[in-house]
Amino acid sequence: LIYLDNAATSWPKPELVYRTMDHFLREQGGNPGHGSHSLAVSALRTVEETRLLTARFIQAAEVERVIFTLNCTDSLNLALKGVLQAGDHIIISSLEHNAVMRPLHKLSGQGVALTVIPATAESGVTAVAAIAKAITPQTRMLVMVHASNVSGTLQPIADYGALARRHNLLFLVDAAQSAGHVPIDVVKDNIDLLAFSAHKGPLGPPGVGVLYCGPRVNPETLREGGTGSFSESDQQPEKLPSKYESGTLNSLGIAGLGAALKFINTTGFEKIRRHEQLLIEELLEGLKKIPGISIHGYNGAVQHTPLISCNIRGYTPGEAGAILDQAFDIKVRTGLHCNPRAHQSGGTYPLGTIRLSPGFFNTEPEITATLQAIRKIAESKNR
Ligand code: ALA
Repeated sequence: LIYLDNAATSWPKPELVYRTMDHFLREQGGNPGHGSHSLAVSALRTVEETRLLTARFIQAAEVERVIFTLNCTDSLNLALKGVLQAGDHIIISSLEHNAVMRPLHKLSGQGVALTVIPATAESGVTAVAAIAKAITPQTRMLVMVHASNVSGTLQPIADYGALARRHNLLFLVDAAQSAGHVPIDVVKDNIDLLAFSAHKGPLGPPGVGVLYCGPRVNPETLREGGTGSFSESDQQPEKLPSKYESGTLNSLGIAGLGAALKFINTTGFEKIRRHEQLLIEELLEGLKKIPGISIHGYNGAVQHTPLISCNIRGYTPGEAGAILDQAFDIKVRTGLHCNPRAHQSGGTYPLGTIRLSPGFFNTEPEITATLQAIRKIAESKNR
């Protein structure tokens, strides 16, 4: 089996993640923050250790500003619906995922105005100057994806952050595809809200999202309930992170995220990045040599996450993906990848693309085998 769908969810996980989660469920299974016996305290210690590791992972100065959520979509819903009000104007790029577009569609029905800035055709990057031109006195927030989940193109978030701060706008970054692949510094890059999930680049399990909520923003809660603190009051506590963490946390998943971040720290972020870049370069060079392959949104001059979208002449992406799976046991994602707009601007709508996304645990022989399989498929229709 060759797994090349790490942009959907990374797999396999580091051995330490499996071991830690098994140990946590057997030995530390109390409810973190909701009890004072030794198992609850032990679970809470693990959750808070992961919070600290996560804060360091994104260079956050205050640990309590790291909020654990259900997934990246949940984080984005809180960041958008908890902050925006009727009369606000926000600016986004044409690369945004449905996790941003759908909450915004709902908010636009409630009086939030939206401007979509198209990414520049040849670079795939959303130009800072185009964003600057769209700012009005009503503009409250700038929302930008850090890396496209269709092309992997990295966006210059430091430049966007500087622009947002100059105009006193809130800056929300969707880091679903970048966290774990490129370093993120929420303070240096003027990021007020940063959303990502544990299960992609950070190499953790599914079921845990992160929202970094900076000091310039104080979202309304979307959920209220028991936090294990201030229990005498009917009112939701204002204290972070409890304000946004009602109900029992996914402590098992959070334990897994902590183990994954320890793995990244001990392996070395740069080592992981170098290996991923090596694989993606081999894949890119190999694909370019196969007749009948079109590569989408890949511009060598711009930095990318380890992800390539392509098509094979004569096949729909779905057909090609099914052959790769059934005949070669190679796992890729095909279609629109929950992002119709990016395909509309990239010319691959409505069928989408075949998306190949290697991860740290893939090997060079796996890339060679994948290229051989794609060549065989392409040659059978493109002789
Ligand atoms: N949003 C994830 C992807 O791009 C699931 O595959």
